[in-house]
Amino acid sequence: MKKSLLAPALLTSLLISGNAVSAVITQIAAPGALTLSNNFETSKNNADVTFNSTAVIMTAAQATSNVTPSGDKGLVDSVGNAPLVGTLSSATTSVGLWFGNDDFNLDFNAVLEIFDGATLLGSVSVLSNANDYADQFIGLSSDVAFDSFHIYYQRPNAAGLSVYIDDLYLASTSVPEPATLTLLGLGLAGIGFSRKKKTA
Ligand SMILES: [Ca+2]
Ligand SMILES: [Ca+2]
Ligand SMILES: [Ca+2]
Repeated sequence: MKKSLLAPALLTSLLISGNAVSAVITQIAAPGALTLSNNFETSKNNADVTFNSTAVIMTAAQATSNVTPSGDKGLVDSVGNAPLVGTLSSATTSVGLWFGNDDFNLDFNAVLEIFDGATLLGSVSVLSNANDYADQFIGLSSDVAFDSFHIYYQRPNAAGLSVYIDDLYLASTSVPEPATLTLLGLGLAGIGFSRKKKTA
């Protein structure tokens, strides 16, 4: 009896591991070549990323002893709603951000995970420097494109600290350039066509 009960469980675990997508993840230690997407000074969401409904903009004075990489605000999600989830309008290969609100001298990791749909592709972590300031960067690039990312603080180590992020960066993309060139080419072709019509 015991053997017949074990077999389906083993088969299920084999099937789950067989479905896992293995992405090559490279940790990024600074914004570097990434492009700034949102500094959270005016809006929580933008054309690139929509965050979960419970995330709110908060002043750095309230959260991070007024130290944040841009302006005087960042994005916060309270501990009960962790992780903070960003959903991308189009899949990308890199993401990075600054995190803080790491006060009370607690010893914990910030963790950044990327997903393709419901599939976890990989993650990186950074040990908090426990100074409250949003002064540490966490980022990664992946060889497999992802359409959402999660950031959370390791529990129970981080106790009741809310996740605070500022200055979201995404992969620099050259996609608009060929599109612009194509439109420009069509426009020039159109001008040539209309000129030909007039002279005929
Ligand atoms: Ca800011
Ligand atoms: Ca704080
Ligand atoms: Ca810090």
